[in-house]
Amino acid sequence: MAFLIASSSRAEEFAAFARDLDPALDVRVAPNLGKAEEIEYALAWQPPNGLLKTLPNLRLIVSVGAGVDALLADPDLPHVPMVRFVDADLTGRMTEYVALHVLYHHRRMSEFGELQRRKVWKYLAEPAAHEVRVGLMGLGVLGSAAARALGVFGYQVRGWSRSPKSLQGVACYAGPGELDAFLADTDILAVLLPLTPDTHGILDRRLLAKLSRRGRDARLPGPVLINAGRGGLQVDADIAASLAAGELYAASLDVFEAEPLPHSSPLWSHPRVVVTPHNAAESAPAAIVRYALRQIAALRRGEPLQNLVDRGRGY
Ligand code: NDP
Ligand code: OXD
Repeated sequence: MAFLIASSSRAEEFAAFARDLDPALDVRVAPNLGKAEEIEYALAWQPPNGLLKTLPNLRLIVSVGAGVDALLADPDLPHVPMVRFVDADLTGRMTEYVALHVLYHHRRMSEFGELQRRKVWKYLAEPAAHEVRVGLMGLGVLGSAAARALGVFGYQVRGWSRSPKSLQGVACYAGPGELDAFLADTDILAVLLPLTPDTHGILDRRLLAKLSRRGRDARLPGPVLINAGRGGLQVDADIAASLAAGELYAASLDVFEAEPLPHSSPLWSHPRVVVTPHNAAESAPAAIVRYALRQIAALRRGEPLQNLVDRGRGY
């Protein structure tokens, strides 16, 4: 039995950890498959389409990412169980990202940064956290952890998911029928959705225009968007247009329609946009490999797998 690392990034690091953790394991790194029929398990991140299909005895795919859209996009993906990465290391990092960027825009840090560059000493109105409504699109592993952390600061937390949820301290909305009400109840929108046919392009100008504008009572200058889900959820040009029209006050974007973000994008240079290179939650290779080996061990013992991907739902 062999374990294949088929990853477009950090493949050799994953292999080194796997060999360290289990010296008896036959670890191979794509494209050097050796005898393909010996490979039973694969750790995968954006493998070339069709590669996994060439492994006739494959029994398990472990996704390096929590998001599996790239794997599911392979038309030849073999019909073997697939588990996605769910781990405290990843969840902790994403929670930090969301909390950091909510606080950054709530406390108007991009404007204070600009004032500092100009050596201007000036107060700006800032609401208290309990006056700000943060809406999480996606209330799964990552969204619900972010919701708990934001609650500690005192934010009014809202959440939107596919199926109805009940989370302490979170006003929960579900399904397309409650999306508009959720948006109207949100000042800062933080997106942790998977990319599926249902969510593709959901963050467009029409949706952004539905975010709350509290008129004369508003103490935040306008709605804020934070997207750390997937670039395919958003329409980059619409975000730029909403910012230019003043419909959106600010944004933090970790993911983009095309990555790396093209130099020509106006998002790079907008004074109230933070661009990060899809690293909101770049997990430690050791955590990913330990997780993969735990899942393989469970499969070999005939125990249930955790965090199985539901291909019908697309996440
Ligand atoms: P989960 O599967 O645990 O949660 C997904 C959430 O999205 C669930 O609440 C689900 O609803 C909701 N959802 C899915 N489809 C819809 C829909 N059509 N309408 C409304 N809600 C929907 O995923 P995770 O929390 O683990 O991860 C979320 C995403 O974060 C990943 O798919 C990945 O794309 C992204 N990610 C990005 C990283 C980065 O570094 N930028 C790192 C890690 C992940 P329900 O609860 O009803 O199923
Ligand atoms: C993931 C990612 O899905 O890093 O885990 O994007």
